[in-house]
Parts: sequence; structure tokens; C-alpha cells
Amino acid sequence: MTTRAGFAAIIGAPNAGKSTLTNRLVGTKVSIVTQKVQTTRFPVRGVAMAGQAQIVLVDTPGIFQPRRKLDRAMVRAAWGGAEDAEVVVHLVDVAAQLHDSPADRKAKTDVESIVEGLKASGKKAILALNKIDGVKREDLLGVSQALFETGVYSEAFMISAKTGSGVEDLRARLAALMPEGPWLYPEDQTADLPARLLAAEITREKLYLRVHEELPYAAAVDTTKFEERADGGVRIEQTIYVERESQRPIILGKGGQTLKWIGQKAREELIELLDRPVHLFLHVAVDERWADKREFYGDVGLDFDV
Ligand SMILES: Nc1nc2c(ncn2[C@@H]2O[C@H](COP(=O)(O)OP(=O)(O)OP(=O)(O)O)[C@@H](O)[C@H]2O)c(=O)[nH]1
Ligand SMILES: [Mg+2]
Repeated sequence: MTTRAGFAAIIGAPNAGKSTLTNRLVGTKVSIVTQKVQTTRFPVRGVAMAGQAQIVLVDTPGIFQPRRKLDRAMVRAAWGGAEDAEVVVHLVDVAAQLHDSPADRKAKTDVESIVEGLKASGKKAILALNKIDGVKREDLLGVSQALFETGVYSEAFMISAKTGSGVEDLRARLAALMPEGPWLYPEDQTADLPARLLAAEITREKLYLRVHEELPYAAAVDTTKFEERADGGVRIEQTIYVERESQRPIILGKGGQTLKWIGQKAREELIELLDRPVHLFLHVAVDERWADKREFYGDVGLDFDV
């Protein structure tokens, strides 16, 4: 039987649903999802199977107008993911194309710049209009047509990463586009993020889910200890970095309640993921320059010198 395998990069504006789609195609959670823009900070691989084809999905950071060093590194990593892949899927939040809030306008500008980037790359992408669960069918066609006329796409899909609608068609198409060759990962492997990094991502997800309004953007989580214990469990120590002293009480919450909630939720998910007892210890530290430290970039595979 002929096997196929290759890389499919999912690019798009922040919040388009790239990580949701990656998880949906893989069938398990490999990349964190929040309602906050710029959740994904570095390319995350997830392995999806379709019959005899293995599709290595590369979930990328959102592409937007970068300002800070971290932004620039994220955007560069996203384009890097696209360059290295056999297939590029440009995921567009269709609802944002139809509406006109400041966030929607920003998303439109980002989509325009991605179209320009695709033009410059000379490579055709697959257009995937996402979040169709929230829009009327007749509105969809207009958006699809306008984007398709840019000439940078080979075909278009309409999907809802959240409900799964249309996703199987996209999977089948990606599978057919994979080159013939041996699988790149063992059949039962779905992710390749090191456990300590994945553990940090999970805590960051819970943190964002809980305090996304009070804490715009500037937090990081570092796993400082990941220790197997004699009883079969694992002891994980993590530091949550914020940029300002005023943000520490936000994360702690009244009587430490918020931090406790974050720790509980992260721990529950880690137990399920690692399939063993987890002892999780969280600390909060203020470091206004965490986003400018070289180690942080190296740890997650981002370029520091951008
Ligand atoms: N209604 C609806 N919401 C969706 C769909 N797909 C994703 N979302 C939501 O959109 C938000 C962003 O999803 P993510 O998957 O984190 O988006 P992303 O493109 O990875 O975002 P960044 O990593 O920040 O660039 C989350 O609240 C998702 O639940 C969809 O098909 N329909
Ligand atoms: Mg993401």
C-alpha cells in the first residue's frame, strides 16, 4: 500500500481558528486555544492521519503587523512554517470579513497583508473560510469570491473548525496533496512538543482563559522543574512571568483564588495528558523584560535576532 506524508502549514490572522483547526484535524489537543489574539507564539506540529496519508500540520502564530520583538519573531516563524510546507492553508475568519468592529478591521488588514505575502511567495494556497457556523450562506459566497479573485488560491473550502463542518473534505484534500513516501512520525504519535513546553502552554492557556481582559498580552510561563517521582507521578514547577508589579495581584486574585483556579485547571488537563499523577507548583514573577530575553526565544524555537 502506498503511503503518503508531508507538511501542511496553517497560516492566518490572529484568532482565525488555526489552533482549533489543528486540534480538530489531529483529533486531540496539541495546541492551545483561547479567545485572545496572539495565543500561539511558535509553530506547533500536530500529526493527522487520513487513511494511508500522514499530514503533519504546522499550526503557526497569527500573522499581523508586528511591533515588538516577540511579534516580529512570531510573524517570521509563521511565514517560515509556510515556506517549509508542501501545502499552505490560509485560514480566514469569515465573520471578521463581514463585520466592522475595530478587531474585524484589523483582521481584514492582516488578511490583506497575508494575500500580499502569498503573492510574493509565488506559491498557491488553499483558502479555508472558517467560522461559517456564525454566518449566512449567501454572505459566505461574496467573501469567498472576493478573496479568490486575488489569484493566490488554488481552491476554497468552507469550514467550521469548532463544529467540524466541512473539515473532513479539507482533510481528504490535504491527504491527496501529500507526496508519496514513508510516514514521518510513528502512527500513534500526535504531537512533538517536549512535555515541559506543553505543560507551560497548558498553564498559559488557563491563565488567558481566566484573566484575558485584565491581562492583555504580556505573560509567559516557564517550566522550571519537571521531575519524575518514585511513586510514578511527576512534579512540575512553573513560573508565570508578568511585565508589571501591578499585574501580580491580578494573577493571584483575592486570597490567591485566581492562581489556585489556574493551577487546578492546568493540573487536571496535565493528569489526563500525561496519564499519571501530577504535582503542580506555580510561582508568579515580575520581569518587565521577559519578552526580550534570548533564552525564551531559543526554548520555543523562535529567532531572537529579528
Ligand atoms: N464560532 C466559531 N468560533 C471558532 C471557530 N474556530 C475557532 N473559534 C474560536 O476562535 C477563537 C480563537 O481560536 P484559536 O484556535 O485560538 O485561533 P488561532 O488562529 O489559533 O489564534 P492565534 O493563535 O492567537 O493566532 C477561540 O475562541 C475559538 O473557540 C469556529 O469555527 N467557529
Ligand atoms: Mg493559535
